[in-house]
Amino acid sequence: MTVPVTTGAEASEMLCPYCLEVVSFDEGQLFERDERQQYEKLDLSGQTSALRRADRLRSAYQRCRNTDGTPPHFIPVPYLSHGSPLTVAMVGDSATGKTHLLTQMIAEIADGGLEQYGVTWQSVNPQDHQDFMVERVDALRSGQMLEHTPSQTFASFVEALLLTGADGVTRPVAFFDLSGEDLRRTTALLRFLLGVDALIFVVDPLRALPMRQLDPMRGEFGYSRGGDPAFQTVLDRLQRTGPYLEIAASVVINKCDLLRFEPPVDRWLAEPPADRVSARRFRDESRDAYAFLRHHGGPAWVRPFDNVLRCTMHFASATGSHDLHGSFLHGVRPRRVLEPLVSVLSMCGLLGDHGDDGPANVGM
Ligand SMILES: Nc1nc2c(ncn2[C@@H]2O[C@H](COP(=O)(O)OP(=O)(O)OP(=O)(O)O)[C@@H](O)[C@H]2O)c(=O)[nH]1
Ligand SMILES: [Mg+2]
Ligand SMILES: [Zn+2]
Repeated sequence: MTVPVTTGAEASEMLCPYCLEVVSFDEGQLFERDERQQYEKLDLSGQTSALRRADRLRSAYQRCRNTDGTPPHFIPVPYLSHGSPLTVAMVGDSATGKTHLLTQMIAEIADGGLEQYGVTWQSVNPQDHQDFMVERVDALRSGQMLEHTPSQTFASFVEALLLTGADGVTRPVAFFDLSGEDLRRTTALLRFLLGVDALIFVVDPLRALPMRQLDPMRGEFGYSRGGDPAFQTVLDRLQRTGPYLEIAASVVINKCDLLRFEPPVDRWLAEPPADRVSARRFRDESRDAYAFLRHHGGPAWVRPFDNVLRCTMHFASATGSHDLHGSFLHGVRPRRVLEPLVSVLSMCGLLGDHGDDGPANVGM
């Protein structure tokens, strides 16, 4: 998130995505990571070749100067040097499927899934991106279920990409994926939410919907009409200036493979991918998803949509099937995973304007 500053009409300063203090590029605070993942000071003062300097900076980190009540934290330099950043956070209780969904979103972007909207990508940090691809994307694609996200003492993003729109403007986009138990806390850990630009709420049908065919799979959490407790803590934590929250948001009814014979889920799952962003199509899907969730789950489950000014709703499946003892025997088949992200990127202005039915009107 950026904050406007008073000096110069176009100038803006950046907020540290972790502690929300103002940061700017500072050559005196550069670090690099060694093979043991330890941060070591990086001194580029003797570097005379501009190309080699740029190459070192590509994978360097900057230590944030703010140590007030926060542990030392490091921001990838390309995050600080590529325009106005955007932060996206996944929201939902434990085991709603946040990590699988985010992993499939990144996988589809890496496969060029945003190119049809004129968006190309690069990593923010090459090593971190490669680790994400190997440990999560490749593991999931080989049929392995991903682990529950461990609890953290300090919220940091799990992956960040540089996205360049059709207009040639590049913005870093960072993704936060905390565990459900962390998202239910009301401690300083969630302070990062105050700087977040977009939220993706993940609804788990196993909690939200009473259908009998879901009973054998519900596990330890069970069905509740009370809504997702993590949605509520997050909605409560954000700052409100009026009746609605002014943040970009999408709500995903996830694990739709479990609902694939239910209308209108069947129809939306079978929809071919769109070749352009259509605000009208997002509105149609939101209307169907809202009616479906409100009718079967009850009013508490649609709270994010009711509270956020600009919000869309979606049907998706991150894996295409339910895991059996921690693996997906027939591999994974993601369905409609990118749409909820395309929606919030549209709302944040990353996909341009393109008139009445274009990205600028998504969620309006
Ligand atoms: N049927 C089905 N199961 C899914 C899908 N996505 C995830 N799951 C299952 O849901 C469970 C939890 O997935 P995670 O992605 O780890 O959930 P999470 O929300 O990140 O959980 P925490 O990290 O504990 O907060 C796992 O058993 C997954 O196999 C899906 O699209 N369909
Ligand atoms: Mg997780
Ligand atoms: Zn900081």
